[in-house]
Amino acid sequence: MALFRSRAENKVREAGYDPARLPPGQYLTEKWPVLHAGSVPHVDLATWDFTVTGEVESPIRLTYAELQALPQTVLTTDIHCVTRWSRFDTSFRGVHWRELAKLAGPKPTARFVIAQAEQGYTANLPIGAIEADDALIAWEADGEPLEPDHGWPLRLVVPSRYFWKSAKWLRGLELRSADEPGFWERYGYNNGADPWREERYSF
Ligand SMILES: Nc1nc2c(c(=O)[nH]1)N[C@H]1C(S)=C(S)[C@@H](COP(=O)(O)O)O[C@H]1N2
Ligand SMILES: [Mo]
Repeated sequence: MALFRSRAENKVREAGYDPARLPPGQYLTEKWPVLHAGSVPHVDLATWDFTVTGEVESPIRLTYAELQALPQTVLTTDIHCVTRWSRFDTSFRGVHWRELAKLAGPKPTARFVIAQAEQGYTANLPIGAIEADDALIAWEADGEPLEPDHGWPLRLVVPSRYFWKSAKWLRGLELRSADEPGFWERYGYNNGADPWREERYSF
């Protein structure tokens, strides 16, 4: 039986990957494109902090050193941008949400999370998206500190959603009982952002 395969899928196969890893409407890129609104922020680690606030028993504020002293996780994952590029097998090092949850103690009312980044950028997610094993709060990619363009000193990595949810230059996670659209969601991006369901835009 002859099976139709899209050009994008054939390229994935030629690159040696299983085409089932490519979500609908995406193409594989070997490069790592840089995409963001605004400019790359200047970050001074001497004054930088990371906070977990909102619906938690004990709000926390960590320095970069304190964050990096927590148990670390390395994971390899695929990332999918709503502008249709996908990049396979980026490895990230960082701390998993569960380590921060141990310190902050999410309340039962914590159902959503707002990722807060430099310059007011935000992204909203259901809390399950950062509880998932494939999510990470990362400072290293492919064995090197994140490039400033890619979010150094810290970024969120949520591979289960289009990459705009993975806030670069992350400064905090705020737990909420109710959802609230983030930066791109307010501009018409789909709140769910599941690449496997092609939840790209809300219009
Ligand atoms: N702080 C911040 N994070 C952001 C953005 C942004 O504008 N500001 N853009 C998002 C978008 S739209 C994408 S596609 C990814 C791109 O990440 P990359 O540049 O590392 O590929 O970052 C996301 N995180
Ligand atoms: Mo994006």
